[in-house]
Amino acid sequence: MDYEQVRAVDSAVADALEGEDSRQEHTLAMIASENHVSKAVLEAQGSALTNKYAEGYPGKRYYAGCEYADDIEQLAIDRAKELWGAEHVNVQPHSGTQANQSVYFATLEPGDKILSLDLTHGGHLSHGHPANFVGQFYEVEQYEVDPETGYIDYEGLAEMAAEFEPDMIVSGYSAYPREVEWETIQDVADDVGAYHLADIAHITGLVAAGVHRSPVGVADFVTGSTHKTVRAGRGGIVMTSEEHADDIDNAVFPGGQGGPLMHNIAGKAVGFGEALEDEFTEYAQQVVDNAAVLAETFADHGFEVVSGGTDTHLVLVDLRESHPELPGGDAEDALAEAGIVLNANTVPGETRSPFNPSGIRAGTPGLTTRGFDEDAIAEVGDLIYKVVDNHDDEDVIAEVSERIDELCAAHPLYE
Ligand code: DSN
Repeated sequence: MDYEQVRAVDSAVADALEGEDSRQEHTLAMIASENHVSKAVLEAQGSALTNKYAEGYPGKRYYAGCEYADDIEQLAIDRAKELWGAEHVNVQPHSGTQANQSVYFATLEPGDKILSLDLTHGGHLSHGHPANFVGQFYEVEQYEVDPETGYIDYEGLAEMAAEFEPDMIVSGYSAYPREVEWETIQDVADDVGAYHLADIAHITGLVAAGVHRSPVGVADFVTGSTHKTVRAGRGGIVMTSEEHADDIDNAVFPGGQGGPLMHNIAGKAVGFGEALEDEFTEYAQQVVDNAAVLAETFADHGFEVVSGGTDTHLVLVDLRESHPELPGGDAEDALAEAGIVLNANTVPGETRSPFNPSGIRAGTPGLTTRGFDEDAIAEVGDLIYKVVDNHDDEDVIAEVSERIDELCAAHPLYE
């Protein structure tokens, strides 16, 4: 992008902005929660709507001058309803975590009980970690994945629910590579009289495209992020039935937020419009196909792939079997030096600190956006293994880095 105006007044910020553009162009973004939005989404997010206050909802604002804010928010809502088939959508949450916060606020009292997946097994901070407000305001118990298969232990979940009698069961995960059985969890929630929140932050795009089954119309509440696999403006979203519509709207504003970030909502509207095009379904299918190839490539090299593969956009590797002396954080550093940007991640049965855990998590949404197909992804899988296996060999890292430069040049961003 051209930062002419910024440079004229602030060269330090212009340098950093240009540096970030260059970093994204010349490295492989494989953090599973990241993607590259279109120039149209970037432009909408950079619009003058950043100046506008629009507390309230379309047609019911607390400020004058909201006519275009109304148009934008209504477009985002209507497109989201069409994309996910939801009865009611709130597009104002500033993030996925704040979308989750609104659901808790709408349904629970402090001290109520939440049953959610353990963070080290693929859950999320906002599902009940003690360091997060959720772990502090509510009583939380956590289910796990089956240690043998790596799949959600649905029977264990049902047993825990019967014992714990939660008010809310949370499904949907941030480091879980398998398709989620929403109906099974809904049945458990119904049996114990709990609400069910399905957090599809990572897989919003896969669900929208129909390449992962949808919890919309199954779970009481569905939350998501809008900038991950669905590749729209940055932020969160809540979907629910008409029955809970007012409670959710009141919990988002004024319950948990003030003025909506209208420029981000414009980015959401544009991105949702793009996701309604046929090409988006092809994109989402390619994301999943690429991840399957990445998992196979890793397994062929001898990496232990959690759950044995993937149905989604991400692959989780437990390094303890193949590289017992190499924590994930050290692997992350070596890969970043070579130009492959992914993250160290906790794994089921974690034995190390969350600051330098035992696994790495790799996702395909970003590379698929820049046109990587199965062959290119298989080569990236080979290169990842090569770096991890030679993490302290500067010559190997330099050699891989050169190849990453070539791959980036062959798959340019923002042409
Ligand atoms: N930070 C996101 C992730 O990487 O999974 C979740 O919020």
